[in-house]
Amino acid sequence: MLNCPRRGLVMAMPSDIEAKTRATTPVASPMPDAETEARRFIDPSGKLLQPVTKAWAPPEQLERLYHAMVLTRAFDEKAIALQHTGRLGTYPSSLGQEAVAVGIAAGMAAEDILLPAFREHGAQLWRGVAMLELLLYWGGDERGSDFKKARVDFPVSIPVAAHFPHAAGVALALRLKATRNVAVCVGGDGATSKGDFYEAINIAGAWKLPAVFVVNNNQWAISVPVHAQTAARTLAQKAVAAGIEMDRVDGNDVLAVLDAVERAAARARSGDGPTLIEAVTYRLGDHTTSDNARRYRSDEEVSRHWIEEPIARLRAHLTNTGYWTKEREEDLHSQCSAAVEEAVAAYLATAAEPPSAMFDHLFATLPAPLKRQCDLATAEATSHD
Ligand SMILES: Cc1ncc(C[n+]2csc(CCOP(=O)(O)OP(=O)(O)O)c2C)c(N)n1
Ligand SMILES: [Mg+2]
Repeated sequence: MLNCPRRGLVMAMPSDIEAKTRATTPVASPMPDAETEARRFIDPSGKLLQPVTKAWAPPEQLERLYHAMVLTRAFDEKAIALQHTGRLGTYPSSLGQEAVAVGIAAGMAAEDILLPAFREHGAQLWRGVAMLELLLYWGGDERGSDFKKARVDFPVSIPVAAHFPHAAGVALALRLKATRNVAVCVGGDGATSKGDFYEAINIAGAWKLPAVFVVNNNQWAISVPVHAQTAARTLAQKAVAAGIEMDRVDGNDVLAVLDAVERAAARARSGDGPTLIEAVTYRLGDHTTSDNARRYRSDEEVSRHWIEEPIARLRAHLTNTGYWTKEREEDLHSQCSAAVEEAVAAYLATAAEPPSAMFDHLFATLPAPLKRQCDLATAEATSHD
């Protein structure tokens, strides 16, 4: 064991990390302490701590953000139910992290390019990806990545951090094409432990690329808590080595996330280079529908973080200002569940592609071994018809 005085924690050596990260390991609180403060506009009670920019101050604008988060949560709940009843593949819930996704998308310009990880459903929906497309994708149908809108956004990246170098490449392309657009890349805390992450922020810094990297720090990478992954005091500070700007915000405050992304995108647009933003939040759900988080963290820890969750705090704020009412809340929930039900009906009515579809698009002419596999898959499927 190692003593880590700055944290006041006992850090495990690699050999005993596995055992020690289960159940008993303390987790950093998303409440910022003095040394690692995360900027916020609205506190968990709904109190406004600093003025909101003119563009987002009107209650109708805040309602848009609130609506998007409630819709994301309604989608999430349904997706989990579909998976549990065998109608969707493995699905990663974004419960409690809606403000990160919605804040990122709301802070981007429509012409910017989003490179999401796999928990940013709310960002994709805001950017115009159809709920039906999300369902198709998570149901194993690649047509779900062929977005009708948001044509140039990237599909979900399941490989952790693999899309960070792509983001640097996209940013370089945007620069070469002399656009004023920005590549916005999102990854988890776990992604910041990968080489791809460091390589991408390094080259983006060296070439002053128009990129914004957002770390969705939900405190866990499956069963590994942040402090078992890194000795860095914050994930934002990883920007220092790359010589790029950094920001650290309360990821449960949608206004703080969108403000950070807007500022970073503005800097990138004016040629001032990339920014690394850490949005500190908490994964309230299991890692995915294949996980059982109770095996490695306590119910008490999870309940503690429910107090911070992003939807309740924006609702509290809107209610405090007198704008939001019980009727509006009920209306919104009916609208969201109708939108989800409509997408689910369309998804369930979509005929599956033939198994041969998985061989499409990669080769103009299939190599012989793949051709044989394709023929076999087709014959097997036909025999079940
Ligand atoms: C390159 C790679 N290695 C391992 C995995 C398996 N895996 C899936 S998600 C995950 C943890 C990711 O943690 P984090 O980046 O914090 O994102 P979160 O799931 O918390 O949103 C791992 C190890 C993977 N998908 N890709
Ligand atoms: Mg994580």
